[in-house]
Amino acid sequence: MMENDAVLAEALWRAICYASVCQLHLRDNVLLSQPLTAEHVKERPSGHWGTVPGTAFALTHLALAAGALDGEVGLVPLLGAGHAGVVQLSASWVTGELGRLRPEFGPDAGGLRRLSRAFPNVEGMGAEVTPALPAGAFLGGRLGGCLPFAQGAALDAPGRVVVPVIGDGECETATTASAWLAHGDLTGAAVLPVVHVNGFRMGGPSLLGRLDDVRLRAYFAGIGWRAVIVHVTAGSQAEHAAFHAALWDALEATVAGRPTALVLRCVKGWTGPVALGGQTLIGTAALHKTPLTNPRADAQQLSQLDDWLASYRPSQLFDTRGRSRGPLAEAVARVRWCALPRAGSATPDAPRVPKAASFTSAVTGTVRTRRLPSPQPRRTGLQSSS
Ligand SMILES: Cc1ncc(C[n+]2csc(CCOP(=O)(O)OP(=O)(O)O)c2C)c(N)n1
Ligand SMILES: [Mg+2]
Repeated sequence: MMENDAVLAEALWRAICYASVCQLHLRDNVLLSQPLTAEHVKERPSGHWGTVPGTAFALTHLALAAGALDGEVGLVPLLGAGHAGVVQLSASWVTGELGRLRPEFGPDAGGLRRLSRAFPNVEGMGAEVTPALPAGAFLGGRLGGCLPFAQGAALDAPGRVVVPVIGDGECETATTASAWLAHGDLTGAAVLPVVHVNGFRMGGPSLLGRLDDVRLRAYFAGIGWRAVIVHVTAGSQAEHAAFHAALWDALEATVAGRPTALVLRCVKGWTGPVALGGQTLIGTAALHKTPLTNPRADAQQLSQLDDWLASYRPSQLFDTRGRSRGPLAEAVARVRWCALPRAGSATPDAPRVPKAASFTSAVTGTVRTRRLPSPQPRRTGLQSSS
């Protein structure tokens, strides 16, 4: 492991987290070039924060590894949690992928400002994981399908390693539980799951999160997988170096046919506000979504938001126009996004597949206009707001 890899990963991860906090809260001043005021903040900040730092950590390393493997093995990340959409948008904004698809959201200050203003209603994309962007080939939303989808995709795409990013909450679904076991019979399916154990399923404690490392390894060994566990508490360069080394080790084992799961153990929402008004936030349900819902009117929340944004040191990441600079620019140049083959692309006679962005809006629009009024659903633990 060269130290340089950790420096690049740390910069890219910080940039993705920063752009996510912008999207959740800001309407202006997205480079934090002036002192933050109420006018810069959205009227009603909303969206999922808790999954951001861990998902961004995994995506960062996968995109850099795919770049390093370019030409040898395709590495296809798949996001399991639909509510990681803000991470997908941020990663695609930083790396320029989003701007190539939607020029108004290019990788500069104007692009981030427009994206932040649009979120959570980014036209054609919404706030959930979208198939229009990298890592969205499996459309999340309904937890449980990501691992079996990855297995099918890997069987269908030899020469690629498919990497589903699966939360500890998603691991509690029956579909995921049986897909772990089914893997022993799927000869040749190169799947390398990243299990994002942040201790929470939505706002409640997760079952995997209750296991110590010894029991976690034993659990995975019992269902046929070697678990490689990496603890991340701060996102330091040393932690990036450790994850980088574990990822390459796990990749090697995966292509050699030895099922290996990479477990990222972290605290949900880490780097977010630790406490608010004397109440502890970190390690509680409060960080599933953003806890700063009213920074326009609440001076304490505004100052916490300012500190939160500044903690990612945006002036080291971006120049005055919002273009990536230094290690971030180098990381962006090294990133590669790999995709699965698109249905219909193999033969000229195959049915035409519409562009994903317009397809998504067409389906969403149709569902909205045709939906019948229904009685208010009963809210239960698992199916409450996602
Ligand atoms: C089948 C299904 N059941 C319930 C939900 C509601 N839901 C949305 S997110 C979530 C928890 C996700 O936990 P995890 O996978 O650990 O993601 P995290 O936010 O902790 O990163 C649940 C239960 C859902 N989307 N799909
Ligand atoms: Mg979780």
